[in-house]
Amino acid sequence: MIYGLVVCGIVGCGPAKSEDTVEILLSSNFFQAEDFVSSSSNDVKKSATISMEADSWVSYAIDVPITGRFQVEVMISGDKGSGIWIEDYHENKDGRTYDITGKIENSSNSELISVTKDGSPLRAGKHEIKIHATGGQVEIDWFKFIPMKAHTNTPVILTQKMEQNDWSEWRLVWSDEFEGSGLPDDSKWTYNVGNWGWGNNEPQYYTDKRMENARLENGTLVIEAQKNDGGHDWTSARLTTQGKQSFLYGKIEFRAKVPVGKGTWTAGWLLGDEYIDELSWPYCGEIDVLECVGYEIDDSTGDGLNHATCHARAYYFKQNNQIGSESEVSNMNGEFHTYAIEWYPDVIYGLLDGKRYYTYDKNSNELEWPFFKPQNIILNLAVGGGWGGAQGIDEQWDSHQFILDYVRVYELR
Ligand SMILES: [Ca+2]
Repeated sequence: MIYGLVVCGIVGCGPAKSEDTVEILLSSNFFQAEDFVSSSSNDVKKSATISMEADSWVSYAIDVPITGRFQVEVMISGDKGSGIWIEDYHENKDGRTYDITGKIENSSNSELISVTKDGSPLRAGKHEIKIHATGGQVEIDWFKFIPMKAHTNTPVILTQKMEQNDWSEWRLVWSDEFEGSGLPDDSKWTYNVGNWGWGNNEPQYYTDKRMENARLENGTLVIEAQKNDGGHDWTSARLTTQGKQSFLYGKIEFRAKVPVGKGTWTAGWLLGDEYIDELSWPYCGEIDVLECVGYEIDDSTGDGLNHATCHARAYYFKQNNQIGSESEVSNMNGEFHTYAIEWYPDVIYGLLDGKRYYTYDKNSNELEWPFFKPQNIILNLAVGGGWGGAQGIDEQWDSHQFILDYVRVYELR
């Protein structure tokens, strides 16, 4: 199984490489716990299984063979409630913390067991990573990074004309109207899979091509989060055009109904094609078009708030200086509304039901304006996480639906 994944991930599912190649790749992804480079305390001994106190760490020099998404597998035991999380690039120039696993919980307090997290983004090359112990005493025997999917560049870039004349008009250049049944159109969408926390400690597992979480129904795309499903607290889906087509400029419009319920975090947004790993964000740029959290939506009326935000290296939420605006939306759960941006070469406007309420016009350099490069469209429904879960998750809900009538991209000419 592992061999299959490695061969497929690395040589792009072409002819299998020699067994020697496979073994080198495998060994470069496998780490004995005692091979750490440094530790927060001299108490961590280099024995076959290392033992770490809560809030201590050990670091490793790793050489990642391919850029892509990985499953992290750890052989772990320790106190009840303990676990680890893994930090990438702990000596980064921005002084940020790149958590690429979320908490990997130890569910056994005696025997070593294998625990996995899926979807961690890693760039090929040499990294220094840290394993942090949390919640109690932890023992680790070994860990692995198993390739799930190699990163592929997006082959098609649609660049929209944005000519503002008296006679110019919006013309549709791309859309998904979500007609038909079954899974979403795989010529337009791929899936971001896993439960590594997505940079926000989100607990849900995003599944791959699973009708329970993403399906076409009644001319809409239904993204459904399900509680206690598939061995996870929550499952859901995150669709992206990355790897299919990306977009530069244009009017980009989502017509949607969003779920109520404390804990939900619904999004229709764009992420720079240059996103590869956590280090590449927010340099790659992000444009949030439809973004709402359940605790800001009235469960009974469906009235709530939508947030439009641009994130760039100069202005982003981990510095708490991002530039955004919010708009009140009536019955955003029961009725369709259109959430859109107009993205010009020097300014981005946010619109609700055709009316502008947001302007981002910081464009003096690339740190303010990475928005001269293509972005891909993402649709997802999270449950919990840094913002969505800030006031907890309402336990009365077993499922939530994010319903999209269409996604449309227009140009002005
Ligand atoms: Ca439709």
